[in-house]
Amino acid sequence: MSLLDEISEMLQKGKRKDVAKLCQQAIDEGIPAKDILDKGLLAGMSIIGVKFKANEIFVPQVLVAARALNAGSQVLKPYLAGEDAVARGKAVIGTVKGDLHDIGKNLVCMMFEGKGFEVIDLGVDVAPEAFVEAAIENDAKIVCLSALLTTTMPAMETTIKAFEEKGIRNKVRIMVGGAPITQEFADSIGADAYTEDAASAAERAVELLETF
Ligand code: B1M
Repeated sequence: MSLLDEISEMLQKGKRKDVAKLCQQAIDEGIPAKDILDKGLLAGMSIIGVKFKANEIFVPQVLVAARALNAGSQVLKPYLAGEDAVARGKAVIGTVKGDLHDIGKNLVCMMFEGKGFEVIDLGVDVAPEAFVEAAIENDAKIVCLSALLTTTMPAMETTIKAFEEKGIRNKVRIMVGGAPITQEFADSIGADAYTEDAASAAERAVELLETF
């Protein structure tokens, strides 16, 4: 079995320490961090997703796999995010109201930090008003909304409306992402940008700074 398959396997078993150790081993062997993330950690989590949907495994197994993914991504963090010396100001990032998924959101935070943003991580289940308050308080130019459930996608629109109602919609650029989100949906709710993955989100955020 290849090292990346082993990482995927251990993640599915929820073996946090083994996953961290194997990720370090993969780095030491010169495997690119992005491959370890995509073909090891995320490949394992994708199998977990399929089994979860088919009711072959349940929330506790998904949670331990999620913890193992976080442990692995912490090892990869310095190699994934790179280091951009430019200070780019603050970005407010959170998972929208009603949604407790944070793995993708955490990757977004990691990539933004790597691009030189100071990240204000609001966590999960974040109310629209909390995004607005945090953006004002921190004078943030970028606001990132993550959602993993089809049922919480409307909370993205509500959050964008909250910025409009406060009269500060043009002072921020609002980005959306997460597995069920599409460019079409992003356009329909008036978001400024949608990207499929965390690394592209950070790159897009840098471009958006030029639009003020
Ligand atoms: Co949940 N869950 N879950 N879950 N869970 C999904 C999302 C689901 C697709 C599983 C399935 O049925 N196959 C399904 C949603 C179905 C739907 O809405 N259509 C689902 C469900 C139903 C639920 C519950 C309702 C289950 C229940 O209780 N009966 C419940 C909801 C709880 C809630 O939120 N209120 C629930 C709970 C959980 C756990 C708590 C057990 C756990 C979350 C743990 C945690 O996050 N700390 C969990 C997990 C882990 C998953 C799956 C298996 C994996 C999600 C994940 O972390 N993927 C997931 C199945 C799947 O996605 N295949 C599933 C890895 C992560 C890196 O990907 O977050 O997509 P992702 O991020 C990507 C991109 O989307 C993007 O960047 C990342 C890649 O670089 N991205 C952005 C994300 N945010 C971005 C923002 C951006 C840009 C890019 O810019 C702003």
